[in-house]
Amino acid sequence: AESDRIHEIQQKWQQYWEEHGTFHAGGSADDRPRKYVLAMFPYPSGDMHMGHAENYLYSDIVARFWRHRGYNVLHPIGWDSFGLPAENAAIQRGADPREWTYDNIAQQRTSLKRYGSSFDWSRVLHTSDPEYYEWNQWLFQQLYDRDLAYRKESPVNWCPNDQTVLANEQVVDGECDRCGAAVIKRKLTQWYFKITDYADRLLDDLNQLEGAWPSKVLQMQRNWIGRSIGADIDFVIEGRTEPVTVFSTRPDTLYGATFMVVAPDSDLAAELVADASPETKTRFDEYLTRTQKQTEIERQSVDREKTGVPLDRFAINPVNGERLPIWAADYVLADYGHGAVMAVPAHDQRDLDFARTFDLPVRVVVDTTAPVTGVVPVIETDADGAAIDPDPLPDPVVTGEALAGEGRMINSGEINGLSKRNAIARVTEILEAKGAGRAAKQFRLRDWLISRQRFWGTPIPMVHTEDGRIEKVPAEQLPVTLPVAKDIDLTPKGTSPLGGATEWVTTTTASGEPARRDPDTMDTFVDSSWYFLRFLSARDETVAFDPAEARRWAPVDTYIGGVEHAILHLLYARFITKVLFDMGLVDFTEPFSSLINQGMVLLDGAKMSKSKGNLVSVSEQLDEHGSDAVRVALAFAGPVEDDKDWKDVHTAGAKKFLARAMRAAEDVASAPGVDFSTGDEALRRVTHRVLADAPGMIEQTKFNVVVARLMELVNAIRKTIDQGAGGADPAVREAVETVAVVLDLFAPHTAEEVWHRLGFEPSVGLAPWREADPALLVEDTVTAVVQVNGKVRSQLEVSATIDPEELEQLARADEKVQRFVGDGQIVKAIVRAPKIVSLVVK
Ligand code: ANZ
Repeated sequence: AESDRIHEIQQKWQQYWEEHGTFHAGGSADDRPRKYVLAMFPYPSGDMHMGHAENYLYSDIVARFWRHRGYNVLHPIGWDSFGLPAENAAIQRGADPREWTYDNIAQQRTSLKRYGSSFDWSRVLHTSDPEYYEWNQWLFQQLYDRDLAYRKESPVNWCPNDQTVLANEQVVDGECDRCGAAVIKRKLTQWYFKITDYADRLLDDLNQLEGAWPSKVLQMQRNWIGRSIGADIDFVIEGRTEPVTVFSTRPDTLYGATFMVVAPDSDLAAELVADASPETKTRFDEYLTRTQKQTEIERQSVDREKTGVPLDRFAINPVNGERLPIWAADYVLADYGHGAVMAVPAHDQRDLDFARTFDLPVRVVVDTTAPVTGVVPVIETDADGAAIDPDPLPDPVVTGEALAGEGRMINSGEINGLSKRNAIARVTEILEAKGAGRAAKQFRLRDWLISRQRFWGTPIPMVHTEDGRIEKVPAEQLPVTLPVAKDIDLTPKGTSPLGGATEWVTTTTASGEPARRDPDTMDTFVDSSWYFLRFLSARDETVAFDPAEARRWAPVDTYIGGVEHAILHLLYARFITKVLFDMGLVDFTEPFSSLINQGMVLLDGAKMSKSKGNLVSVSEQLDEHGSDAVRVALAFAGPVEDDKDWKDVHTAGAKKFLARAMRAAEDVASAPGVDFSTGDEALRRVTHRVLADAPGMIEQTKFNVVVARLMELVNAIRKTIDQGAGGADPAVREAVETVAVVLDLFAPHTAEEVWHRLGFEPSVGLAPWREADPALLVEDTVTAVVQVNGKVRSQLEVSATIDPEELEQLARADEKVQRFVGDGQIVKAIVRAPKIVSLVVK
């Protein structure tokens, strides 16, 4: 019966909100200040799960809070509904990915509505709708027009199981982040977005987000972009017209270069070995095959046995003309820098390990024992007048440790004696003067590979002519929609299934020339890179988003989601925002002004997952306890950013608390508008403390603390009702009204019910937050005891910060105390403010 009542209340209010559009954002004429609160949109992989429950609770708390504070709030929801799981499920069951996707969306939508989040449902979007992905295609062509979308053949990460290309970010420890298969390299011609053009801005603009994004996320973004400053150095190669360029962060150590290493899987290595002896070639080919089986992580590991093969070619050091043998070794990566390094074994650990393995020369060029601060050391001499080195320079060949530290240059011709910084500058100058090098920087960040050989994604809006030209699909022909899946063989074959849809693929260019559609689809991270802007113009068929709406609403004020998106999604959204800024379509350069990463809900310390079979079903929880209890229990379980264990999510306790709040409302016996000032002051103080403290706590996302304070307030109400003037005390009404408004953040259905009991029109969700009365915020009082000759004779309610003199005065003036003092004389007063006054009477 209780559970029926809970569901009845839930349904009643959900229907009310829907019918009245209670949580629709106000339009352009609404001149309240605005807040844009966004939770990362869900992927429709099945029913709503605990991660969603947490995510959409937190965004709802923030959205509801700002509405109470008088803001026009935008809190939209949609689905990130393209992607591999739908396609894989479809292949397994012989179903249509579209059906699978939209069935799941329907199920999640029902659960989300039942959860009571205050979404503006009028703006709902699904990225797999042509109305959405049309604008992905528009965006693609915008990037193409700006030379930010291009095709190139390159080795790509290939998942042999999913039969698709993966972005670097989707390869975790050498494995496909979706299916866990070992990822291999394969050469393919693919579409890329030139995110590297924005590398500096993506890095530098992170400073704007300091303090507003979790520092861990900022650091992950910085590492991912990975800017290194140094020089490009050109080495003439014997028997080759073009020099080979290497990137080094330590051009100061150029005199210490004793060999060169190229990546075995680079075009350069293949070319250098082309005319070599058959033995050298065979050795190289074997080595290359071995290398291709290694992951990038393995190849770069410092403590791995070094391997490599000599190529029988030589490079000339531009500063001293030395002849350096060229080797191929897997610790040099083909796609970083120029795929080649100058090896300085004395000062680089991997080069040293390699040199020791193959007995190559090691030359120390930095005296790391020499002071770099500019102080000239006093040189001690022995009896023969020879200098005694107090701190001899260790030999890396003997110790096996490269000298990585700072020091002064030695064995380095004209730069001897210089510090590292000066030497770097000087060598760069020398190289520039010779035309053999220049200052340079490198990024770890690669261009964004967006082609996918899969069906369930946005078709790339380009066509290929028979003679190999590429043209855009004319704007008026967009969207290029997906064909019906049932006519297509979706089984992964390494080429896009769309290529097999003959009718679909066959088309013409704008001028009528026969052409084939590009059969690839876009990485779904393209869809999510700008969706927060589409919410602003979700039903607009003429533009991706209206710049005027973007000026009104964006950037997103608070963005909430899991830390698993700390790199990819956020980086891509930041990149696309900057492109749109450069196009003049938005007036900001960062999409998310503040970011909150929620922790995970664990079960016995382990992540919940389908594969582990340890899922706690949100739907079952909602059936059993109702959404308010689940929401309060989740909010109360711990700080937002912490992982929470399910055993600390006390739905039963939350339910009791909600029942207590409801009972308090039922006991209110005064009318709306009653004068609160005559109410019980102790209760009023508790109420006004909550009104004063909760806003700051919400802004600092201390949601669990606010719930605790609400629980205290409900207890205080009960105490007043039971021990004071009962439910007629105006302070009780004031307190319950406050409970309704604050409880709305966590338990909106119960809050509406309380509000209704109090005699107000719905919705409490739009009720203004009452300002705390400063007079009621002065320190809490404490009870001081007064002893007369060692016996407690009276108690005083005093301010917790009362000073001793005042407390003594109050004690002396107290009626009861005076009675016990009688005709005697107070000869001594011992005061321990604010708790005790002890009077000695004679
Ligand atoms: C000479 C040298 C001397 C280097 C020294 C370092 C220390 P980060 O900081 O990661 O940018 N390098 C360049 N290209 C490479 C590639 N494709 N694969 C593997 N290593 C590569 O590192 C830059 C340094 O990594 C470069 O500076 C280069 O080695 C190496 F005492 O040049 B250095």
